[in-house]
Amino acid sequence: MKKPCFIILVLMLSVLPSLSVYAGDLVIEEAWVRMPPPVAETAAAYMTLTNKGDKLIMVESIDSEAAAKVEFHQMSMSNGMMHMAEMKDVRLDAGESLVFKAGSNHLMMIDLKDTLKAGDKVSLQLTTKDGSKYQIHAAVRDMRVQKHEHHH
Ligand SMILES: [Cu+2]
Repeated sequence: MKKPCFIILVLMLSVLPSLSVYAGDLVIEEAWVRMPPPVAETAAAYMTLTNKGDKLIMVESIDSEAAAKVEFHQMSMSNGMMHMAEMKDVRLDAGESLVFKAGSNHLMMIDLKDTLKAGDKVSLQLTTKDGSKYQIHAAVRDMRVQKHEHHH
């Protein structure tokens, strides 16, 4: 019964949404990059990772052509100050989601290779410990513009 499998694969490929990627048990959604100031050498990126499978997923690495390296950062409060530190383990139990969002845990793109402008698409590649690779397309958003939309 080879034919039905082939048809299912074609159907799956044709319904892939442009901003999320399904290449295994890890689902990556709502990926975007905050447009950095022109002189900045880093940019924050955000996304939601969800483990739709029934086994633990460990993230091995994430990288991008747009930056020398990309790190997962965890925000924490100590002595009344917000600190960020690289997450040692990025792991998702079965069914678990990790949310990286503005003002909280985030991804840090370090040593940007080019100026990132609003509307640009940044490609990132995430690799899990089992060797699966996930391609992520994150749009660059100018958050200063969004503030002006909140006139009353
Ligand atoms: Cu950071």
